[in-house]
Amino acid sequence: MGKNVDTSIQGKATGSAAQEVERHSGEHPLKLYAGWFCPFVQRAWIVLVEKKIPYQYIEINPYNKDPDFLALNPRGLVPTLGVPTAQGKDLKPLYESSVICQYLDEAYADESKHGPALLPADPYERARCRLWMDHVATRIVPGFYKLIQHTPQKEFPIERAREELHGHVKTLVREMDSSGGGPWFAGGDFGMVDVMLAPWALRLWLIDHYKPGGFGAPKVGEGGDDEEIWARWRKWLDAVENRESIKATCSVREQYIDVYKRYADDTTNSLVAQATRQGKSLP
Ligand SMILES: N[C@@H](CCC(=O)N[C@@H](CS)C(=O)NCC(=O)O)C(=O)O
Repeated sequence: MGKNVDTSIQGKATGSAAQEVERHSGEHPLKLYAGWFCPFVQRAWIVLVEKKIPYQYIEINPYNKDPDFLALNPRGLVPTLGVPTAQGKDLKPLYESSVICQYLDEAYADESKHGPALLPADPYERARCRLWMDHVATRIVPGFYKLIQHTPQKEFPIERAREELHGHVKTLVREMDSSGGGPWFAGGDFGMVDVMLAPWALRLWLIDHYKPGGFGAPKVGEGGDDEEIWARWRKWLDAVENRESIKATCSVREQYIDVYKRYADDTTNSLVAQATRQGKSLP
């Protein structure tokens, strides 16, 4: 039997992420069960680093479905967070990257220790952020997988998958603040919409690497009628690539090439990939 493309994933972070793992390998009551390669994990990881929250990083391979892990998260997915109980013994589990990120933001709200909240205080503005977090989760992220898993055997052309993804990205970019010159979704304040999207934005180069025509974002001056939108996108992406909390959770590029080949070949049986193949919503 050939090696399983999912369970045989190389099991360790490299580069900056390896240093972050090393700094957080000691026993701590707050535990992040993680896979170094996983963009959903990276969301929670960025929040932990951004807010200087003490935690323990625990690398696991979620495709192995270890019974101890399933006992914490019956969905068998990373990220899973182990939250200490008041007694300090058993762990209370949390899962779903967006839920974990919002929990961390609320539970570690002391600005003097953890910096500004990642969601705005005003109820309307907070709800509006959640609307665009939902757009990332239900449009952009599925669009990413539809494009990277495209093969010549699919019943639709790759151009269609690319145009769909461009459409969803441009819809979000039109909502980004452009009044004060700050790069983030909310202008000067780095926030939760940025966290939700950053891991996939950072992986778009893998589509360029593997797929004919790549992600295909227009280069400077080549955006035609949409040049302004693409310029705003480039500004956001540049800020993402330079944010310390984001850089700290990235492994070296070559390692991603290896681990995303199974998506590019459409051979992975990850639950995300299966859902993409079947045209269902993502787990
Ligand atoms: N909706 C979940 C998705 C998490 C997810 O799919 N994680 C992947 C790794 S990137 C996983 O654990 N996959 C295991 C599997 O597909 O069996 C979230 O937002 O946390």
